[in-house]
Amino acid sequence: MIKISEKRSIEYKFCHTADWHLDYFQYQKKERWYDFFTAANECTKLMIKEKPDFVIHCGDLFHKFRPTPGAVRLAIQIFEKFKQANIPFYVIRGNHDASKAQAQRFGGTILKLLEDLEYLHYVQDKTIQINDYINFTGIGEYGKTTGDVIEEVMRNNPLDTSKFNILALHGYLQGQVSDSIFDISGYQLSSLGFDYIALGHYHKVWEEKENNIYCPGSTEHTSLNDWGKQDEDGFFRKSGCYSVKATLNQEENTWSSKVNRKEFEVRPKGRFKFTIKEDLPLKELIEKANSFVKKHEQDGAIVKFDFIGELPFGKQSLVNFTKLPAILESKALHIITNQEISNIMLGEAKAGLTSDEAIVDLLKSQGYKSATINKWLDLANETVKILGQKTISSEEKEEIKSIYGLITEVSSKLTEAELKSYNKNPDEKPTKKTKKKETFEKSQKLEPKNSTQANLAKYFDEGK
Ligand SMILES: [Mn+2]
Repeated sequence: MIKISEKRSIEYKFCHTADWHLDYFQYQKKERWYDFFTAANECTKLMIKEKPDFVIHCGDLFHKFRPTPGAVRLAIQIFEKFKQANIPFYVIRGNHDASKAQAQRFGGTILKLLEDLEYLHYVQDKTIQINDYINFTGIGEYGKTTGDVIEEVMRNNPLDTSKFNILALHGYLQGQVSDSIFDISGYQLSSLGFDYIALGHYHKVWEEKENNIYCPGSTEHTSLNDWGKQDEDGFFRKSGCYSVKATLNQEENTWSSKVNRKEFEVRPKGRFKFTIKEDLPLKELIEKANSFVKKHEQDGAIVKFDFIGELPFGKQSLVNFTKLPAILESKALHIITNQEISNIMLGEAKAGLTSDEAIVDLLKSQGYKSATINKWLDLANETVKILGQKTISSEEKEEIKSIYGLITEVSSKLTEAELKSYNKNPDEKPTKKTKKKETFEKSQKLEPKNSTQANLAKYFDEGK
């Protein structure tokens, strides 16, 4: 294992991987279940080819605490390869492997079982000697208190600076996912004095060379947001791990290391944004969106399409991009559509909301059909409900404003129409009941009066 060159230097090589998430049945697709094993397997082949002295895995080996028997079988097939190659495998606990509480259950976890079967070494909050020259400190996942656990472990295992010291963690580095004040900064971590800090938990590649911090990213992709650097066509196809060479200069008694990223291919994934042009007729908009999808979808890929922009109020309820022919006919393995369309304001709000009954009357006299009126009522009631809440997002606010403005616009027009009908028969003052009946009868013949409302009525009827 120890290679001594003429320069009397001692050299070790190890590989660093993390977040295999085996047994994740993503999108309820069996292809995706296998993808996670394929990626772990590709990574394994690549690491074995490196001929390392050992391998470290920074947690989330499995996606869940109770992996299925099939998943354990395939995992064992992978570990068999390391065993055959005589490469020790060190793993720490990630949040998916087991919670802190689960990790302390009688009998232990699947990682403990795999250790019993001599497939791996499960390192839980301690420092172990990998060999005469290399010490390995593995800390499980403890969320906000990870920093405290590191301190405690280091109090019990003071750093031996003559060794090459590796620290393995599963997350909680500042500048990553949560930005919590409890996260540890890269500087704090590096000031502990480790020669290599191996991270897991973050599914994107993350490197802080000046602090000796490296995170390889997950081998497959568990979420829409952890896709890293893309190829020219916008697709992401590469995952990777690290191959690290640690060299001891015996004359100066100092360690130096060289970190190489090794990559392998995974199922292509892409994310594309289609910007909605508000002034396009609906038909053209849909045709444009359709050819956009056609251009970017790919056989066997996972593709996310974001349809983002503004449409005049009412139109947005008519467009459903998930029904685009190009999406329905696509050969991609999985397509995710994200439709974020906001309304264009039609006017400023002028007056308060009237009661349901009044709105029904007003709308009927404008020639809206009952089904449409019910939709308006729902909208109005939804608005009142949202207004009654304590917190309103800015998106909700915009939505309310436009609904509010439109209702006000409709009602002011209605009042004029009503006045006109009263003026025709100034002597006849209808009671509430007869007035209702009268407007209802009229509504059978009346066409919407202004063009905006005529358009809107058309959208609603089509939208049914
Ligand atoms: Mn993970």
